[in-house]
Amino acid sequence: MRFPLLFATRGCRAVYRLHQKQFLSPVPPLWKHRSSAAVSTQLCKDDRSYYITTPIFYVNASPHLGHLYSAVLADCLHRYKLLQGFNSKFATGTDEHGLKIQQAAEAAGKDPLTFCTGVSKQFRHLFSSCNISYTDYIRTTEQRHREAVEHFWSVLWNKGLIYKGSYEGWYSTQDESFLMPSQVGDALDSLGKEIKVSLESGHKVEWMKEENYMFRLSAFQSQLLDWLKGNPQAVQPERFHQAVLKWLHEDLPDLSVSRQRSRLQWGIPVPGDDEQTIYVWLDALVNYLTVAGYPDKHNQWWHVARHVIGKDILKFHAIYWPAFLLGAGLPLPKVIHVHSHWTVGGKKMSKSLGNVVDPLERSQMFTADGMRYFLLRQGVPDSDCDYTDDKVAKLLNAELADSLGGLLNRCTAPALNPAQVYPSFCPQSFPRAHGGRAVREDYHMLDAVKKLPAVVEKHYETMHIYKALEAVSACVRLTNGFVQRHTPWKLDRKNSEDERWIDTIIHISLECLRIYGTLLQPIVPETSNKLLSRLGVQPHERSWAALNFLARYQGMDCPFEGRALGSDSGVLFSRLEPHNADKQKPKKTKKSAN
Ligand code: ME8
Repeated sequence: MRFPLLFATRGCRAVYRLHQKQFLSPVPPLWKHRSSAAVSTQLCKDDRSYYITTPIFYVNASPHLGHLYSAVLADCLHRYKLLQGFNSKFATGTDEHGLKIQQAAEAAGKDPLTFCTGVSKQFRHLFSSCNISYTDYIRTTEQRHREAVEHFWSVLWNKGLIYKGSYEGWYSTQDESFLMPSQVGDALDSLGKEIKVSLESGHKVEWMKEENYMFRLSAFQSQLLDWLKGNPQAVQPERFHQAVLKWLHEDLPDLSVSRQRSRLQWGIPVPGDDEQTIYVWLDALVNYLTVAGYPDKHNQWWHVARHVIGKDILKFHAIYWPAFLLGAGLPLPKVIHVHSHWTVGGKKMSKSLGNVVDPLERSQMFTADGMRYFLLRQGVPDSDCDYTDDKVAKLLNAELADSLGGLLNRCTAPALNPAQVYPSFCPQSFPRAHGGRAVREDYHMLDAVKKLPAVVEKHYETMHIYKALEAVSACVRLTNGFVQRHTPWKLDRKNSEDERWIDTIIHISLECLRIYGTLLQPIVPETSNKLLSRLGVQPHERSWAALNFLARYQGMDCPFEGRALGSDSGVLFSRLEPHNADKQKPKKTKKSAN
């Protein structure tokens, strides 16, 4: 059985690259010859859809920092694509069936649906508090989802890919996962009793033996290998791609896809067999299709699906899910973006260790934008990161409050900018050839900012958001250096030559800030909005297509020149006290005069 068309490259690709030619000082050829916006917007109509998902989260416990991290990553990609003019769908939600949830509801003394509804609301509340702009929030207990799962099951069944068999082996309820003997090890529980655990997750496993339905996973081994080898970008970053390839070179036994109803009542019954409940992972994975409109209306979204997941659920997404999809004759996800984990004190967060970080509490302490910025700036997909409140406060103070906020404050302070406008650029003060007051480092700064959108785009595309933010942060430092180098507050506005130079310095700095504010919208939407509003940039002037930096230097008109600044002169981002960060709310700081 082969599916060659599934892997064929689509003929019509989006052409949406920022021009990356050199911006050489002092006379950059790019600036000499380009006459319109720096962004090419020739998109193929067919490629304007974008569909991004997070995992759907288990409702056995309240959300923690890791859940927010996945949601913020996906939200960032969704907002970025909207800025580029894509029609983007962004789904998140909750995974509500299975033994783990059944047991958690029992322990809470609640009926399962009431229990699930309560915890699902907590996730929704967290996400809205942190500006997670999902377009669909799915719960697996919804009727639309049940219909999609039943249909999906029937397709696999009708193709002979599911058969009645029996499973005997290890099962981890915490991971809702079947394990091979080689994946199981010995450990002691909290009472010192010997138990068996999953070597990967550390969770307790139990031996189970029952009649159930099996999926012919083994039949897909070579197709999965072909898919991964033919699509080196399918699982990112590379180290996770390699991990999946390694697994696929090992044994790939058939997979149990149901549990006896007597053990698991909380789930979708197998169509035509009320004695069996569909395995929670098959149920959960289909959520991505449900949101896309499966079984009738999923085509527009399904061929552009991308999943953001944590490394813990890689096998389910990069082996089981593609195998199910191949079996059902559906296209495979375009990309599976994998990220590593947040640890606390170098350890996995867990209730028993008492080191679980509450993301809602932290977003109130550091603001929603503050948490978003920290997670995306500090989180590295390739490797685990350790969380401390102190790190958050230090980073936000340095980069959002001092560096970015300080730059805005300097350039808009009445002492330096008494007319409260986006002042004029003077080509004689800052000529394309040397001769004005600009020095070599200034040309380098312009060069770096000109290239920044292309750099950010490259990193956003591969979900290396921290690299994009590193680049933005470096440019903000360069712009601060530019202002500091020329100390415009020491110049005399009564001298007309000085005045033109002061205005040029401010014009350039505000242009830099406009680029930073536009690029940061997917990361810190509220702060970016505040910044762009202060600059007088209208909502329709904030898209990727508007990233034309310093039009006046290119001899073109600048739509912002002479425009009044926005009236909100408040602090862009309030400083936090690093050592007491866990005790206090953000503190307002006084604005400086320059
Ligand atoms: O696995 N650091 O749900 P789940 C970063 N319902 N991210 C973390 C994390 C950490 N320490 N801990 C969890 C499930 N995550 C299934 C998914 S999808 C069809 C079904 C994030 O509540 C990360 O995205 O255990 C991880 O994959 C996910 O939460 C697991 O959430």
